[in-house]
Amino acid sequence: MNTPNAEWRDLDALHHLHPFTNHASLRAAGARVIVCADGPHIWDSEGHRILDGMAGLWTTNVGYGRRELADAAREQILELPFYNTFFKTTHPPVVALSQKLAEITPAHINQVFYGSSGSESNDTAIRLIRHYWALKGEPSRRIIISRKNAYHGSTIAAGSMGGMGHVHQHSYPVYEGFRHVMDPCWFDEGRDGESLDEFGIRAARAIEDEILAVGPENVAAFAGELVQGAGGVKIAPDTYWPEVQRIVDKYGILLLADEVITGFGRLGVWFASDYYGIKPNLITFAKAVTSGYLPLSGLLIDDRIVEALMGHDDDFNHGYTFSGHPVACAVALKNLEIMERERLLPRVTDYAAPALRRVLEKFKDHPLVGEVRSVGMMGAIELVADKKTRRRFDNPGRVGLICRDHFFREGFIMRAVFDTMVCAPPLIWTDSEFEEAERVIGKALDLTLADVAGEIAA
Ligand code: PXG
Repeated sequence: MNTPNAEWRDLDALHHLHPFTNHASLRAAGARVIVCADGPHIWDSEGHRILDGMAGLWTTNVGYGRRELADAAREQILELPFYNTFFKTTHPPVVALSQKLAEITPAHINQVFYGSSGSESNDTAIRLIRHYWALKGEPSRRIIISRKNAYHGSTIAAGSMGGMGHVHQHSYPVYEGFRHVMDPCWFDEGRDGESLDEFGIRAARAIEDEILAVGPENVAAFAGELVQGAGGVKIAPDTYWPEVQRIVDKYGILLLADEVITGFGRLGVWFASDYYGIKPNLITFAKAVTSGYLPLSGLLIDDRIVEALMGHDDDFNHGYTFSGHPVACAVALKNLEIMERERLLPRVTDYAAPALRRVLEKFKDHPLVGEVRSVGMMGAIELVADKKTRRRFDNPGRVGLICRDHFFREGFIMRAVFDTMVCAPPLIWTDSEFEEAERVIGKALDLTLADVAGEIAA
């Protein structure tokens, strides 16, 4: 590990293909080497301390450097580092975690099927949804409706369920049976004179229109992130989710809530389904279940689906070697214990979410900013060429990258989703981190404005 920085960079360029990356430009610039982390900060190999406004990647909810999580992993490795759960075997960590998850999920959800990534667990959901309808004697119900700009993962099936054109283009034709309707983002889709509430209803009705267009007898499920994360922190109006629930109930279709980002406290509750008052049949989780200290994911499954499975003397032929990995489960249990002991969820509601909202709102009148929005510990700043008309810049993503680079140089990480700057800090931020973020955001926005001043509407 004593290899000098430049050498890490060269070796990385020689041997490591990064996810979601323009490989030519990464090679030209060289990767930033992150070497250690503590609390809310990470350090690069040149000694820069950086405030991590993205919690790793929507993940390290309890922050970095938690010795208890390292100890939980170490103890479990020495006790039982691995055993599978395929052939009628189980082990204490997976049982204990499953019981804990059943305790913190809504009453109608009591079972969990594990994987090691959000993508895997969404694939599990897709297979289980179709299997469910086959068991119910309605095999024509295969279509899953999701939304444009949705991100559900990178495997072929989860990538197809997602609604990002640039993801689809690499696996064309996408895996069959998915339809994508408008996402409930007022900033992009709202009409002049339309209230937020009206827009929320219209966006939900797009799902009903699609159900009717393809025939309700062919629709298996609707799938959505409670807040679209990778799509740009797109927050549905309050009217949206209750209307979605009404529609799925009306047609008897399953509701899959992808809580890979929103699960485990990001909105101040265990699951954002509780925040929005909906009753999904399936919930996917990953990321923050271990705060990212080890990979673990899962699909939470309600009693309606489990009863259908139990009612048939047949196998569900699906699973991963690392389904319910004992070390990951032990770390997850300790991570949830930390969240409870430190009361991180009520802390989000009472302190962190309002603090993040206050920081972002300071910039709503900035000439570059078309809108700021946040829910819980997720926020976004829209960069626009014309504040009044919400007109975006030409060549989407260009100005976002300029802004992101200014953030980086100032020692702060916010992600650019095209020209939407997004953040999802760990839940542990204190006044000191919020103040640091406010200072850097102000400076980075001003520097970006200076770079693109000629393109801004008068
Ligand atoms: N669902 C959601 C809602 C996600 O955000 C996945 C599923 C897939 O999880 P895995 O563990 O397979 O990556 C995700 C992942 C970004 C970014 O740029 C977001 C994710 C992954 C990579 C990048 O914001 N989310």
